[in-house]
Amino acid sequence: MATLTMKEAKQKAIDIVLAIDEEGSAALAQEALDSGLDPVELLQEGFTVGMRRAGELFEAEEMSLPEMIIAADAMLAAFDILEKAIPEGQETESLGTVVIGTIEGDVHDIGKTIVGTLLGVSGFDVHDLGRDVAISEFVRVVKETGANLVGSSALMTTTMVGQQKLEDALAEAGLRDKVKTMVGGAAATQHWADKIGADVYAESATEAVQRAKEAASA
Ligand code: B12
Repeated sequence: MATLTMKEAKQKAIDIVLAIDEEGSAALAQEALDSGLDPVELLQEGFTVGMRRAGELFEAEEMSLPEMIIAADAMLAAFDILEKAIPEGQETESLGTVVIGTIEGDVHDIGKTIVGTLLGVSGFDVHDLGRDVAISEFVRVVKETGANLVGSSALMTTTMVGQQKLEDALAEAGLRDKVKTMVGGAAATQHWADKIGADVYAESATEAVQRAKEAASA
């Protein structure tokens, strides 16, 4: 059987997400692994690109909400398979403790989950609080775990303000100088991070890992 190239796999991933083909998505993920392709590169440069295009189609009213839900399920079906093949880092000691979650009022959790997974295999102890997480819950878990990093994801203009509230709540709890804050998700930008005083912004999961390592050792 001919093996799949990364270029073909990326294009197929985009097409499959846009064709909202859940079964095809899982089959492609398996075929990519069988062909020895890098699961993280395929997630970021294939499936994620497809999801962003789906968002553009939704905004242009060319994709319905139910279709966007199935597109997300298609990506998750691939993630379930690819995740197990992400190689563990070489670190024998923990690089630090990270608390991560999606801001209150926001149910988008695919990107946050990928970031949390990649931080975990890279050597961090990760506490993933899930999605639609109250600011007080982030603060409580940061305190309880003594985390040195806290990451929040926001995909909507209506929920990104929660990332600012988190900065304020950590300061009020006397924790802001003990923990580095990381923001991400489609709504966040470097400009936004600077504006609210977050320590780290990252656009992708691999960048998030690199910047988290820098922040943890600074
Ligand atoms: C899939 C999706 C959904 C799915 C979510 C399923 C799920 N379990 O997550 C469903 C169908 C449920 C959904 C619902 C809605 N959605 Co929606 N959705 C999307 C879509 C198409 C893709 C998001 C995604 O999964 N991308 C793939 C992942 C891998 O990428 P990512 O999230 O960007 O994550 C990467 C980076 O951002 C970064 N990162 C992410 N988090 C973090 C955190 C940290 C700390 C760091 C450092 C980095 C980082 O690393 C990740 C991996 O590389 C986006 C379009 C877009 N441009 O994002 C719209 C989008 C976010 N949705 C949108 C909207 C409007 C909605 C709804 C309100 C629709 C409705 N009418 O009900 C609801 C919201 C409900 C709610 N209260 O939250 C809008 C938001 C508009 C805005 N500006 O506010 C968007 C932008 C679409 C659009 N263009 O109109 N949605």
